Amino acid sequence: MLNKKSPLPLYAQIEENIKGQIQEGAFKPGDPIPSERELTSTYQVSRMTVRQAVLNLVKNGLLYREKGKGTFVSEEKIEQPLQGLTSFTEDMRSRGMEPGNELISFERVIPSFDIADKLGLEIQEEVFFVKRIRYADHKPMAIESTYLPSKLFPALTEQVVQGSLYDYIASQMLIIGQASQSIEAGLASTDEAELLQIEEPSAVLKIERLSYLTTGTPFEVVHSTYRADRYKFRSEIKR
Ligand code: 16G
Repeated sequence: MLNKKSPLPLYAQIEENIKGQIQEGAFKPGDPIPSERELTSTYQVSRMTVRQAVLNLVKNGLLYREKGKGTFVSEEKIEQPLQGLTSFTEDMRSRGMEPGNELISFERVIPSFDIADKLGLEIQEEVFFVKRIRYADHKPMAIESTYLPSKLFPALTEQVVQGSLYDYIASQMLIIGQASQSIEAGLASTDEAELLQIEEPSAVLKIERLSYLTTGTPFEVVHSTYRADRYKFRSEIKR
């Protein structure tokens, strides 16, 4: 199966071979891959070579390790287009996945100066602070902390934010217009790793969004932490 004369090192050939088997569906997400010993005998190489190949696939996110259990095939990443101001609920539904919400906090607070400034609020004006874990098919994908001016949503309730916030906004005859958003790499904190059910250390994507109604009024600041092993972003670019 391997070509010892190829300029491609043996561990890289094994990586390609395992990748191919995943693409062909021979190994499915969540399946364990064969043990080091089995792989050594399949490919007729040293344990070191097998170890290197598996380690690279883990680093690239195609496989993941669970302590004391073994090495498994990762779920395919969700590819999120960067165009289009959509909600989490819409995104998951359009993929045929079931969106879920777990409400961690729902309170009225006086925001920090930075948040108040972004939302164009006077000092002492209140916001709703909503912290939710967003699920896709019952698996945690992201943690979202949302700040919403109380004066824009005086009737907001816990029940509302257990469903889709954007659906609620539409039902209030408010029209969402545009947003500005940044994406940064980071490591999950201990709390975040626990909420997202990932090991420490794990890479995450930190997204900050400031969204406006069509009238130009800012209506939300959202700080989100997405699992980097489940998400990638795509944009179409033109020259
Ligand atoms: C998305 C948005 C968030 C918005 C939420 C509403 C990002 C990157 N995206 O997660 O700004 O508040 O959808 O979702 O922050 P919902 O309508 O399902 O509650």
